[in-house]
Amino acid sequence: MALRPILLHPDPRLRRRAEPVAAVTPEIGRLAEDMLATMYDAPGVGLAAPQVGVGRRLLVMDCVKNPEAPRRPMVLVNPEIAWASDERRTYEEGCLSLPDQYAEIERPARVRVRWTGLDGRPAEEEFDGLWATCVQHEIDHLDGRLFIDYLSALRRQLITRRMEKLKRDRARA
Ligand code: K1U
Ligand code: ZN
Repeated sequence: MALRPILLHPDPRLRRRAEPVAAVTPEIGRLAEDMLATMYDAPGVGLAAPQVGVGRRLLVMDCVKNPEAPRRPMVLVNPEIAWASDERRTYEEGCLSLPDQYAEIERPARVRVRWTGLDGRPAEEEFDGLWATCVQHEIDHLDGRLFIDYLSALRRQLITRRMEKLKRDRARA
């Protein structure tokens, strides 16, 4: 298991549509294991493969926020939203590729998602609450979309400039 560096916005690798995973190989299993370790270490509640520079349709998440409760690590290969509720929910989102930047984003409150599991078998589940917000945020990453794309151009530019400065400062340190 290895922690992988998380790409920071702006980076062209975060803007490409990820390619489907052709087969669940041991290499995909190792990538998922590394991504879960990287997510827990960050800490975060989700992570998509493009955030670690891998252009494949794979995401991990664990939205159990109570540290006393058992973890529920999930690995979704080639996830697809099969259904989204008309009801919407607003949540203050963050992103490990945009540290310390937050914005209220409105999305469907509930979604039914289909994916392939690490065992190669199809799976399907309906998500609500933070799980629903997180899985939509992560599928957006697979499509090269970031939460700032839901904001006004002005606010997006402001956040992007802050991130460019952060990257310059980190490169100098
Ligand atoms: O995709 C990512 O960059 C991960 C991101 C997922 C996410 C957060 C909030 C709403 C939707 C999607 C994060 O995990 S940001 C960090 C975070 O939310 C968190 C960190 C520590 C404890 C609990 C949450
Ligand atoms: Zn993110």
